[in-house]
Amino acid sequence: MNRKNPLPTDLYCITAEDYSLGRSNIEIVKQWIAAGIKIIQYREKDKDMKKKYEECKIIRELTKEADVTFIVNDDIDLAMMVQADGVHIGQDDLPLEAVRQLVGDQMIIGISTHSPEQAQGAVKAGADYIGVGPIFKTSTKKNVCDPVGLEYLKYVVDNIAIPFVAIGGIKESNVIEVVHCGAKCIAMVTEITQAQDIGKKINGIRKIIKGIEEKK
Ligand code: 3NM
Repeated sequence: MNRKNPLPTDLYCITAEDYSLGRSNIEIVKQWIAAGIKIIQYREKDKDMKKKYEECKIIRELTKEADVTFIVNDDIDLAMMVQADGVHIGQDDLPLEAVRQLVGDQMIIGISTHSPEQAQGAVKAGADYIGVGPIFKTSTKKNVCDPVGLEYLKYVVDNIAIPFVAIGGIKESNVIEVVHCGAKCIAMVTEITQAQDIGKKINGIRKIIKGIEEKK
């Protein structure tokens, strides 16, 4: 874990138990780790805090053993309690500077952005990385804006100096467009959680990404 280089990997995996073919978050996380995933975010909007705490404690142990970065979505208290490596917030959460005061200077802070203004704001506020999306249409995040498309991604590639992860509606079938735009780290939620064979899905996506990078 490293605040200066928080996304040193191609795939960023995010939990979504409702879209995991009946498998638990813990089972999914174990499969990700076995497949070599290096950053995992716990994201559960509708579970109660006690349940989230229990799951995050287990995921923290699993990720620590495997040297995998562990980020908690939204819940700063939960992230601190389980000693996660970082927290990921949205535009309507506590201001980033306030989150920094709470978590101290060791923890990674990521923030979702959907426009050039938000990206610039995140840099000014001291974000360690930004989410850039939704690139394509997604049903996984409720109340998110319309797709920002590849235009906003290109803006970030050309103008924003901190690490970023592309997200939203990205699939094995369209990841090629996202990598061509210059994204190095890509988040896919349902494309991976809904795969029958998660290891095979991850390997397939990685082959595509590697193929493009090698041709560059
Ligand atoms: N954040 P899927 S889109 C968690 O644009 C999240 O900030 C987004 O899910 C953003 O890969 C999104 O299933 C959901 O489309 C992405």
